[in-house]
Formats: sequence, C-alpha cells, structure tokens
Amino acid sequence: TAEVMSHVTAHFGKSLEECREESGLSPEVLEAFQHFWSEDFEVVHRELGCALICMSNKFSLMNDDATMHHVNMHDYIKGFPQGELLSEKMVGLIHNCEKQFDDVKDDCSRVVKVAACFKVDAKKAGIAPEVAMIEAVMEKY
Ligand code: BOM
Repeated sequence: TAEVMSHVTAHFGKSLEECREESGLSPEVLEAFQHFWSEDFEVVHRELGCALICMSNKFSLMNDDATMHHVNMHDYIKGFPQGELLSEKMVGLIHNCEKQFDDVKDDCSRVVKVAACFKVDAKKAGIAPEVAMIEAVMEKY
C-alpha cells in the first residue's frame, strides 16, 4: 500500500546523504529522497542509480551484481508497520522491471532504469506514496 511505501521510502531515504559523495549525485538533481515520488522528478540520472546501489548496500538489499536480493528485500519491507501487505507486490514489480533491462551492462545505468520502471508501475498499482505522506512519517526514522 502507499502508506507502507511511505514508511519504506522515509527509512531508506535517510541513507541518501551518506551516499551522495561516493555516487556523485548532486543536491540539485535530487535534494531529498522523498522527491523521488514527485511527478516533477525525472528518474534519469546515472548518478541516482549509483546512489541507489550505495543505499541498498547499507541494508544488504542487493546482490553483488546489483540486482535485488529477494529474501533481504522481503524481510526489510516486512519490518515496517503492515509491511507484509506490500512486500510481495513490491518485490514482484521490481523483479519484473529488472527483467526488462537485464541487457544494460553498466550497473548504475541499469539500476536507474529499473527504478524509473518501478516508479511508473508502482503508480499504476496504486502503491506510490504522495511526497506529503513520506514527510509525515520522516520523523519516525
Ligand atoms: O536491479 C536493481 C533493483 C533496484 C531497484 C530499486 C528501486 C527502488 C526505487 C526507489 C524507491 C524507493 C523506495 C524504497 C526503497 C527500497 C529499495
């Protein structure tokens, strides 16, 4: 659900600052991670893909080849309130997007394409949070 996704995004997004430098993602491109879900934000920069890899590694959510670690992702999402309502859906959507871009060799470039695909599909599935929903739960993490 979008509510659960707001919690996941708020928690995951807290690791963005730690990853900014090593990923080369400037604050002008993405000031705060909650804006990932904004209509106005285009998920296109390779550096965002590098940042997502760095952030995911803080929580062991990716394998060494920068694909999603299914078990760890399930467990991570299930750790949030009502997370079991979202985990299967979210893992399924991400995996479906990964399959569409598995020909892209560069990890950062592939991950940003997978993330853009996931954003579109999550909106279609009605599980994308509003930025305001994320902001409302930021203080919990
Ligand atoms: O093959 C790489 C898979 C990684 C894709 C990551 C997509 C996540 C997009 C950003 C949304 C964040 C919300 C929660 C974070 C959990 C990863």
